[in-house]
Amino acid sequence: MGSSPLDAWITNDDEITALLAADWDRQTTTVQLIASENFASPSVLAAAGSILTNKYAEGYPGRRYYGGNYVVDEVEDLARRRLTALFGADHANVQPHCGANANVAVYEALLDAGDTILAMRLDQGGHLTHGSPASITSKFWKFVSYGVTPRSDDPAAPGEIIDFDNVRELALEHRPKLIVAGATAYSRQIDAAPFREIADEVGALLMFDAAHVAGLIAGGSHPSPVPYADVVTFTTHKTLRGPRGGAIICREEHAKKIDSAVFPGQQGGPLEHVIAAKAVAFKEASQPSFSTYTEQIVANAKAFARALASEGFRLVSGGTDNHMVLLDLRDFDGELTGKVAQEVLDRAGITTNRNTIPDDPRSPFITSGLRVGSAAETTAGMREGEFEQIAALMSRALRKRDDELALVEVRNDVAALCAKFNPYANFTK
Ligand code: DSN
Repeated sequence: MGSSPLDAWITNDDEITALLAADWDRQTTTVQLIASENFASPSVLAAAGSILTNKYAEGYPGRRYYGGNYVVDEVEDLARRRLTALFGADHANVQPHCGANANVAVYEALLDAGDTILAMRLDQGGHLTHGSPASITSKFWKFVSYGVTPRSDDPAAPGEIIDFDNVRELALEHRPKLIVAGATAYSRQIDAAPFREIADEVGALLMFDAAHVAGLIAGGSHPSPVPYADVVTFTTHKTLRGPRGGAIICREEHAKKIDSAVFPGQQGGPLEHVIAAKAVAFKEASQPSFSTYTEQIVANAKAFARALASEGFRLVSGGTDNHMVLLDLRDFDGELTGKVAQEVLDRAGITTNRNTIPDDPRSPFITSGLRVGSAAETTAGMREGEFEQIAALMSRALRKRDDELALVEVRNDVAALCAKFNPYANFTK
């Protein structure tokens, strides 16, 4: 297996060391298909685990509320410079602790309480912070939700794609101050240009939530929303393959308000160790090899989608353009819920997450859908052939879900596959 990261992470706390070992085992002997996860590089892990965690740095480079910041000022400036260069943006804020914080900071910066936001509804593919009643966002701002076109049985036009007529009608009717493009469970490319046109027609600002596709944009596999959007938010740990966290890029005219909304508006001391790790990830994403990686993510997801369809799963929107495939489980087995599928696949060593599908008759806790993604195992080196094998393993496990021995056999086959693709096989710190 090569040297293990565990050598570098042995702590003087036996319980935590044992739990790190347990998750090392889980991450390297089971297949990681959660579309929002990835394997960060050893350099990203090293920076995130560094001594910069010791430093308080409320404020921004050159304007801190604590002394002794000359090093972290350089770290944060480097991260901001690398990020603006990566996306061709005017301004970057690298402090958001997660994507949700980044989104709320944008609303706080650009809007007054009670203003109207037009965004994608959760069950149609949107994120909780796009106005779900379960999110604090719905208490401070008035959300109007757009969705996707109806499902169709025509394979040439399967539907379930963003309904721009609906977006425009709602924008004209409700005159939102902000339109949010971007999704969390949507497998098609999202083009920012038509959103910009609609925003201009009604005098709205445009935010693009690129949480899932930031890496694909950085690698050039998806078009950049930066020329069209006032603000772009994203997480750094999904397809971008950095540490867990968020970031915001924006036009210069919004920079001051965005910075004030992140700190002191929402957060306290920035995580400078994580910001250092973000800087490492932005450098990695600017390399030509990262474009090769993102092209492979998409090629793998497409092969995975085709193989899953041939196993009898219905693909929401008929396929994928990105790293993600959203499965409607009802055609595969009318009794099978997303919750049960996720639990069965966990027992078989295949890590996924249940997800609502458009107009899902089941609750978000149960769901009729399952979301899978290719970003993590592409990092580990898997290619189209391995994703085809995983589709067959998923189908086997779900068809034999009441047969514990069959699930053990699938788990063994999964472990044999993973043994050939250990992402940290040559880990050195
Ligand atoms: N939890 C993220 C995802 O899995 O897509 C979104 O917040």
